[in-house]
Amino acid sequence: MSNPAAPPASQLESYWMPFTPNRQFKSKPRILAKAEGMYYWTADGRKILDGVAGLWCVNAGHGRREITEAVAQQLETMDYAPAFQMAHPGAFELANRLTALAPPGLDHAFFVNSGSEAVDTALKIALAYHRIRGEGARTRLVGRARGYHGVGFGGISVGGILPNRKMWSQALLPGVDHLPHTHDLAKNAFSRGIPEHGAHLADDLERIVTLNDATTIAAVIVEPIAGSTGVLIPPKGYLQRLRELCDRHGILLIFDEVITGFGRTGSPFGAQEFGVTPDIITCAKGLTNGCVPMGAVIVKKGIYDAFMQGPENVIELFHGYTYSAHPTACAAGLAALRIYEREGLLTRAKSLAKEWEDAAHSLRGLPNVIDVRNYGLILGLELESLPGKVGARAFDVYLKCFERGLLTRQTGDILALSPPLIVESGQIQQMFETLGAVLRAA
Ligand code: PXG
Ligand code: PLP
Repeated sequence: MSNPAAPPASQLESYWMPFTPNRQFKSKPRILAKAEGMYYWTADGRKILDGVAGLWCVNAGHGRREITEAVAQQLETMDYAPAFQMAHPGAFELANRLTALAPPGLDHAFFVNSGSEAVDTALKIALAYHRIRGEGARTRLVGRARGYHGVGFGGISVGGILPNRKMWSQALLPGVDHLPHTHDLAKNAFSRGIPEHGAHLADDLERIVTLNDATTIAAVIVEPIAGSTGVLIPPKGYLQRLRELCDRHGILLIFDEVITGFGRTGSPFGAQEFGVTPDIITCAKGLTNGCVPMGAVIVKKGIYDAFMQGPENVIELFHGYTYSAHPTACAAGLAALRIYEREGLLTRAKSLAKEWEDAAHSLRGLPNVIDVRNYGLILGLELESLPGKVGARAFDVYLKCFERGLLTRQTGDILALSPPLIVESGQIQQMFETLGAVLRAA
């Protein structure tokens, strides 16, 4: 297929870009025009190795024909079906397939269109769940510093990234507490896999319980591995501890698996990888291999059942989206899950993890590298910040990698890699060689 041309400079103004410095970008745009397998091509024809699976979502690699065909066929058969009071076959099939991948007991799925919607939906379900069971005083939510839970009002309230919150500080949900984050370079720098130190940070939940009383707390939401904030891997025993404390106090535990879902860690979900079963999982991104926007909230049977109590002709949950379980998204999701299963992609990260780890830690000792951390097919590379210019150094590395044909992701002075799970050894070597060369030249 031909390579679509870049828009001329005069045509860049109308598009208000998300999470992007618009003026800087538009003065020197980076336009991707085509994708196949592990690669993108820029509008000017350069081939770029995709080190981040788009934005942590294209887990089976780009341009999977099976998904394209499933989507095309669905659009021809039926483009849209009303989501309320009506359904189509694909929605049930995808719910069955998806819950079969989830940890035992998480067996009902509510469909949404993004990770942000998944998070807001999960928080609403948690609050309503307690209320219908007569524990309506459980209205408080607990998030974590540096957590990212999308950009809805619920998500930014429990999220812990300051710039995502501060413009809207007057409009955040009331009654939200934050656990401390688990990032501790003094103790855990250059950890391979799970860091040793920090399980005790989960005990801060006891402080929050003591302060507010357990009977006021509805849910705790954390990412098993915090992605967006710069790859924070849970310390040994930390998630287990959170689970114990939530159980002790009747608090729901929500794992936001928008990034850790669909094989990123080496198991279908982080929950299985880390051996901790939450009450609710939120997911999105890899659910459709990034092809069609879709997310899901997967809940334990007991949560669904709690809603199925009142008169049978009354809506149990006053919540849903025009595009919940959109037929096209369901078709893409079913095709993506088939590919993941057939190609063993949901556990492939485990077999590549050692090679990935060794390649990653070859960056140790290069100029300005203050941490290398890894899990599954995830890398976090932290650089010493330039005085007074947080983020400038990593952005420079990001740009230079792009110039040398590697797409990475930058947040603050941290670079992340999270390639499609089809990545081959040679491509892993190429990623770290490129990063190494750029760091050495800095
Ligand atoms: N929760 C988590 C844990 C996420 O990682 C969302 C919710 C929101 O999903 P949507 O689909 O509404 O964007 C996310 C999204 C990055 C990056 O650079 C991460 C995300 C999105 C964009 C960039 O790390 N995560
Ligand atoms: N705003 C208006 C005026 C609407 O009618 C609707 C849905 O019908 C929405 C917002 C919500 O849109 P969605 O269901 O796509 O989230």
